[in-house]
Amino acid sequence: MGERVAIALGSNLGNSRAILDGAIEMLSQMPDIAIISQSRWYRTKPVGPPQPDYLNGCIVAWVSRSPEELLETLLQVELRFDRVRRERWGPRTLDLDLVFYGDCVVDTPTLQVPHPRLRERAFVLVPLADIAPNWIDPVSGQSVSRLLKAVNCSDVRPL
Ligand code: A4P
Ligand code: MG
Repeated sequence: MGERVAIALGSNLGNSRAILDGAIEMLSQMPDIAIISQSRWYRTKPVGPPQPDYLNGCIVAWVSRSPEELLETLLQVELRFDRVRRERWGPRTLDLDLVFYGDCVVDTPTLQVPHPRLRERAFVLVPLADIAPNWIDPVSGQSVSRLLKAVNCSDVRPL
């Protein structure tokens, strides 16, 4: 048994392209994670405090881990790539966000799925629409492509 999940990746410190490729490679080698598809990479303007532009992308994977176990795995992969937490929304070598876990809704102090800011973020919706345009957000009931129509995508450009 397993679940289809969507993970958003971002980086704006260090060699972002190598870090993102390395994170995907690391995830793909885990026995209970199978990557199904990968979006293009996008150069995106930062949301939040002034900082360098980001590289953003998304993957869809088949996972046989609970949402909490998967979050723990994502945080461990972030640490392997020297992620240091400083300010909220600040620059980072690697950010891995769990966007969707099937059609599950999780709302605990440490984990919210779907990702609470997914609907307002073109840097998540644009890459996700590459690989999962018909995925229905269980909170809004709208598809990714429909959500995408409601955001401004001018700051998100394919690499
Ligand atoms: N957490 C709860 N739910 C989740 C989830 N679904 N996925 C918890 C991942 N983590 C989740 O995250 C803080 C804590 O959220 C985690 O320890 C986990 O327990 P964090 O990565 O330390 O902090 P953050 O990323 O700075 O905060 P936050 O609120 O997650 O920020 P966002 O919303 O992820 O935004 N601009 C561009 N262009 N591209 C970007 O990728 N990213 C951000 C971060 C800001 N601006 C950006 C980008
Ligand atoms: Mg994060």
